[in-house]
Amino acid sequence: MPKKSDSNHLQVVDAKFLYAIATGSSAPDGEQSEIAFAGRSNVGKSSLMNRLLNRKNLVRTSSTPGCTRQINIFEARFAHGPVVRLVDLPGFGFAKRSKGERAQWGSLIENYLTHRDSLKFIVLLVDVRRGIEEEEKMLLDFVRQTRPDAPVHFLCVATKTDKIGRPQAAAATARIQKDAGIKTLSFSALTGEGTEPIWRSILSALPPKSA
Ligand SMILES: Nc1nc2c(ncn2[C@@H]2O[C@H](COP(=O)(O)OP(=O)(O)OP(=O)(O)O)[C@@H](O)[C@H]2O)c(=O)[nH]1
Ligand SMILES: [Mg+2]
Repeated sequence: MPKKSDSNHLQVVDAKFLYAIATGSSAPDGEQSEIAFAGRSNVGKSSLMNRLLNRKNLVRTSSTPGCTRQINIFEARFAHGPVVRLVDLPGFGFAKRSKGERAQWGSLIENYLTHRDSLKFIVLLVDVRRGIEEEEKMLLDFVRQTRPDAPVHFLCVATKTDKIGRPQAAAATARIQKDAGIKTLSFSALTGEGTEPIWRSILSALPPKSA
């Protein structure tokens, strides 16, 4: 169990939307480190971010896959002052869009992942019932290959664990960790289980700056 003071440290007291990057637009690197959330459409990126930001619906969630079409950047301030930035990436692998649209989204994400100096940490979300597939492997390989001089930290999160039993979720999370080759934590947006370990894992790699 975390000590009470640890939990207080993880308390986000202020969260706000900063700005969006759409196709064709650019945004200068900020001073704050950025933590990006990547994964398939509908995997639960926005829901995880809302939990981390301690807000019900600051980051738009949707039952329509592929809803997030631009890169949205949010800022979180902790109780003791420091600030981090959370970045909601458009979901990949949404088959119903046109080829042209998919190419545009692909280049928006690829540009960000390749050229963003402030990007320090990627949280890769994987549906616990689905596991690691080709797209997730491609994303991991892509980032490792295109940023040899600016490495980023990775964490994998197995989402929607409330949809299956506890032992099954634990086994599936272990399997995802093995397949991805990176640390993997379980999470449910419904119950909030996993929120603190995820914050702790991010912040141990990336101490937030005081603004
Ligand atoms: N039961 C359950 N439902 C979840 C969980 N996380 C997300 N959902 C639901 O799954 C749907 C998609 O969640 P989002 O957070 O919008 O997913 P997303 O990855 O941001 O989706 P896009 O922005 O479209 O790529 C919503 O209906 C959520 O309520 C979870 O942990 N448990
Ligand atoms: Mg979303």
